[in-house]
Amino acid sequence: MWLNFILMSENNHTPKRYTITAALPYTNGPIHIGHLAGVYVPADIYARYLRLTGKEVAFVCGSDEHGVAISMKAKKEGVTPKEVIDMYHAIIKKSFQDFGITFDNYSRTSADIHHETASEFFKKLYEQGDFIEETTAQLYDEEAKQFLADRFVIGTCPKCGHEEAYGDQCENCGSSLNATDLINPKSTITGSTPTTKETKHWFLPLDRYEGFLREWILEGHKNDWKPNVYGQCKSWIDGGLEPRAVTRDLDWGIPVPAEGGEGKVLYVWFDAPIGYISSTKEWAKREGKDWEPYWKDKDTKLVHFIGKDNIVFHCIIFPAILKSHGGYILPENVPANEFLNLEGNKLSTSKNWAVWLHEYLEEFPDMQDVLRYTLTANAPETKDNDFTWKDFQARNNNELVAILGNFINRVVVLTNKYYEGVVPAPSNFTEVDQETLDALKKYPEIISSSLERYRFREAAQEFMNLARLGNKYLADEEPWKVIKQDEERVKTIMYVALQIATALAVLSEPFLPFTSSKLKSILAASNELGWNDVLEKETLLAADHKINQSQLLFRKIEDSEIQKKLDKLEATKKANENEKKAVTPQKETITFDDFTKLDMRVGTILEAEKMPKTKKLLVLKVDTGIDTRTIVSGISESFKPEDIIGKKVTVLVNLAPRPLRGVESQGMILMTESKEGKLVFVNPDEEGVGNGEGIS
Ligand code: B3M
Ligand code: ZN
Repeated sequence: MWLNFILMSENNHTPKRYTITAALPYTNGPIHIGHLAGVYVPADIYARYLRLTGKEVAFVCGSDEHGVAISMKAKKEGVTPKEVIDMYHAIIKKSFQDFGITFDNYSRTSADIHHETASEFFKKLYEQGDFIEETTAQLYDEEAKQFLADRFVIGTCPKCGHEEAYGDQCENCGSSLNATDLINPKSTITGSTPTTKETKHWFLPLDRYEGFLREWILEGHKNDWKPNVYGQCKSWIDGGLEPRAVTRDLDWGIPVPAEGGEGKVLYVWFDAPIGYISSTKEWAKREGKDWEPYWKDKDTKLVHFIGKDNIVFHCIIFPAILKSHGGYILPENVPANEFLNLEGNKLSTSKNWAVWLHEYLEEFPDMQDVLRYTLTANAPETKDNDFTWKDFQARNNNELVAILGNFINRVVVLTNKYYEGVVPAPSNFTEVDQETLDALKKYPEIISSSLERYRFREAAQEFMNLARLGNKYLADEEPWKVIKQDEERVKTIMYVALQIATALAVLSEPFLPFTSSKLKSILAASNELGWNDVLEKETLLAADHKINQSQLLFRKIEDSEIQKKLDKLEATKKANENEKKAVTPQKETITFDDFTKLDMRVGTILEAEKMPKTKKLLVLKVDTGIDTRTIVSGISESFKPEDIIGKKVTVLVNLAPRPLRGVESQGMILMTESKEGKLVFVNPDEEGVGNGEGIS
């Protein structure tokens, strides 16, 4: 059947089963919209779609809990790596569940089954002699008494000149690096310039896999891998592959199971991709299935969903490991997405410049599909793209509410109004009716064709075009007018519209799973309806079937809600600017005598009022304990006059009086600035400190 033709995988056979993997998120922070747009939403759309077409799917993921990223987070927070991974594993796992990402299994690389699986992989390659065992000079931080690998060191990328490349990878060009390749390396632990120190590691000789990679990728996948993926692979292979260390001098990770491996762990990018296999094993064990066909049967189609910074690990290093181990299938496709930016700036965990999934779910309850749809409609499939809150509002209000929601609402309300919810029997179909029903039946194939080529943006728009078809049909046929003179005709119109509504309920599931489920319950449509039924079944909703009352599928998002989000980002930006605003260097040294000349006293603000025609100035009456005096202070953008009456403050009382806009200011109130750029009183909060008390 045509659909099988489309499902024929790239190497022209119809897979018996699918193993879909999604990049294992590091448990050093929550999930944000960049992760969702790049990896998890497309992967989930694809897995849901395959299941809807009756395919056998293992959709696996899990937390990536080793690596320097975790150790750095633990050091920064002053906790153990275990505490870090337990906290974020729970947050991440729950947020995926709440967002409707339907992993068949979500594991974690700290699990025993993964330590066993990764260790077995290493031992097999080790025993086969696939590694180069070598003692080499590696970067070392004398101050921290620690070898510097991966994110423990940054420097200039020798391939593209990016100045913040990590020891193992450059996020700018995606290249995999040896730390000693970095130009002008700096320790991220102490900031010092590293020395080098001899240490033994095991290297995967990637250069020996050049022939295999050329044939498998550059020949075998030149037509079906995305250009951004194929292009990166080609440039690395043509640029010359070098041995890569697959062990590290770290105390956090999977211990190296080899002689001389004491105090060393597996490189996180050696173990993490094997985490897909461990997760499949864990799932199969729980479900009473055999995991091996999902990773060893050539009739299984393996697809890795990742972001572009992970291409080298999934297309070069992990396949080389699988090839070495033997007996494993290789990925049929690796449809890596580019990066998503936020309001024109790069997403950044460290700068809190992100829309965090768990926060979104709290702030926009029951609106998972709005974010899913927006991130799909704007997915960075071929180039970096930008998420803006205005676009989020527009996608919701102009498409989900105005097209899909509006159509469904009209169909359901009119069916309940005219027929008490009972699907009317059609009489004669007009040419337009027939054309509309024929067009409807094309949509499973149209959307499949996009999905099978990992074009999720295109697929989502084709889905929305079906809703547009429904809207146009109703607007053209105007049942609310025709009902006055031809009731029979309206029965046919509503019957056709209900078929479209049911098709939308089925075809929406990969993109808008929460809406699909609501819509199926409104229509009382069978959950058994599958993708192919929209094409093959003459009737999706039979005459005499009773539907339920209408319920709102989407609500309008108001400008005020969006403004709140933009204000929050503005505050974050300001905080970052303040943080970035390097601490002003210390002024020239003064003597103690100089200091004793300053007379600082505790004071209390008795009166406060804005100085007319000025933006920043307040005129204050301050009780300094010595006297009550006027002080002009530039704080009105941070404080309302009425809010600071009675406030204790620190006053420099022996500053020469100076006229400000005609008012003589007799002293200065000491202030500082918060991260958000708000002025703050430097003041003795403690109760019982009386005015006039000296400050020294
Ligand atoms: N933990 C994600 C990242 O590089 C990384 C993916 C592992 S997939 C095996 O941000
Ligand atoms: Zn680079």
